[in-house]
Amino acid sequence: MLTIAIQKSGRLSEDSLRLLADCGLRVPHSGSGKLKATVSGFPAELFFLRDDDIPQYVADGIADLGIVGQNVILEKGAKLHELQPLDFGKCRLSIALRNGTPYASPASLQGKRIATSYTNILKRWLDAQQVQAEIHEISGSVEIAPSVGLADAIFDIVSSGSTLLMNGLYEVETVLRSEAVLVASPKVQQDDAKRALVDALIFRMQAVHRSQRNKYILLNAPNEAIPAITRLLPGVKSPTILPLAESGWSSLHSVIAEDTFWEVLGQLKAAGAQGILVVPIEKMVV
Ligand code: PRT
Ligand code: ZN
Repeated sequence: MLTIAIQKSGRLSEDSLRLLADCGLRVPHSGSGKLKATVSGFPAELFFLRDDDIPQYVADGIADLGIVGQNVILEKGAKLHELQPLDFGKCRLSIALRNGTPYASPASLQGKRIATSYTNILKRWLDAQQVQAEIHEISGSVEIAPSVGLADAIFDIVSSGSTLLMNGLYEVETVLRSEAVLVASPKVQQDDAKRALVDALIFRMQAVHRSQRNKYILLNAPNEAIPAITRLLPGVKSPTILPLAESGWSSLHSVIAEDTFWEVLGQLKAAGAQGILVVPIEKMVV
């Protein structure tokens, strides 16, 4: 059985559980105080932990896998195998100053006091920039440090930027971009049965991920337009073409990448496509 550590309650919890559910791992409705749960649909057990504890649990092999932000892994310096970026929990770790404080380059931080809960990542970055600054470790509400006179700058997680804005701060350096990742314990490598289970789970995750990046597309077209439309919609191998009841017309089915969708849609119409339907894909294995 695989043990998978996920965040108990926080920004990654819901997306982690949803991803596992999309991969067929059904988690029984757990009471809020629960630390462990056995899932159905896959031989796995979940550990619900604080995100800060996940790297250590996985590094030690108490959990085989974990879902956690890259920012936490880097801060803890844990030796883990990063198996898969998961496309959620996206954020950046940035330095911000009070509005009106001038900033030209990292050298502007020389001798300044910087408040953060990410002391290790900050220290490494300052060292790389050859800047000496005073690092003030605080565990929460970093953004208020400058206004209460505790620091000249902060180094914290930013996503929309609204927290900085509300606190009269502006971002001057993005030090790290982060997202949630699936990590494995080095111990999994030594266990054939567990490695097979990890591979099976990754296979499912990739099918889910691919399905989210692609759409199924159906359209009608006059037969003479089929070559041009096929070039626009190569699909997984090539599109399916079925004759319509009306002679001289066909229905063409294919797969299209979400990020090129709007651009290709215009080209399809120009090529003669009509009655275009685009539907979500539940799972996709190529
Ligand atoms: O209790 P536990 O220790 O498990 O949780 P936590 O409070 O330490 O972490 P949590 O749940 O806040 O975040 C978990 C992970 O989500 C982080 O480690 C990041 O990898 C990721 N993540 C993504 C974020 C954000 N976006 C985010 N916006 N983590 C924190 N924030 C906070 C940030 O600290 C700041 O206060 O949101 C604020 C900034 O957001 P914007 O949108 O105003 O810029
Ligand atoms: Zn935490």
